[in-house]
Amino acid sequence: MNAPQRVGRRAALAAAVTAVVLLPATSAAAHVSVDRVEPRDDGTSAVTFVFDHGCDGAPTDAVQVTMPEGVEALAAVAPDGWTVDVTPDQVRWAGEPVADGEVTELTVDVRMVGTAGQSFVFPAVQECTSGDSYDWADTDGSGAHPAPMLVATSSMLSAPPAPAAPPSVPMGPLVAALAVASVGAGVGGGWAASRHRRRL
Ligand SMILES: [Cu+2]
Repeated sequence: MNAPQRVGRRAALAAAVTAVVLLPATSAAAHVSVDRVEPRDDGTSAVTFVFDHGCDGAPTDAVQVTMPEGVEALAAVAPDGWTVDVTPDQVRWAGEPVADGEVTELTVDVRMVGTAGQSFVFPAVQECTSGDSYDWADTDGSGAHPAPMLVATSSMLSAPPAPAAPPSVPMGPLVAALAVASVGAGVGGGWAASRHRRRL
């Protein structure tokens, strides 16, 4: 038996990575889990999921991961022989069957908005050639099918969108300014109308 091989291809997403955050070994290489998070300079992060077994021995041919609230999928890399469909809320990888026991990486670029220390849970469905599938959706981590999750550090997080700027002019003067503007428009309109009449 060969040692498990990493077949993921992350070179395409590896540019501008500022730090790699390794997750606790308890979650790595078991079920479908988050293996690591690589924050980038632009506030996005590359999240790499990993799985190392199929469904009761059957090869894996698809994995679908749902983004939690606050996380938007931007792009993803497919392992060799697989393709990937990305929407902001969901990423689905599928392709040639991956043998049970073979370690496979699935990397997605995300924008995460939240607070440092916040847990983000990524429910995942693993599908196998046998027709079986595993729903990795337990959110408390102690169930039989724990969902992939990560705990955000500040370097992984994007700044939230700026709130709408409050009106800088107090209401009284603003109303006065609008009144002046409309009077001006009335004057201008009257002038244009009279000019038009004169031309007739
Ligand atoms: Cu497992």
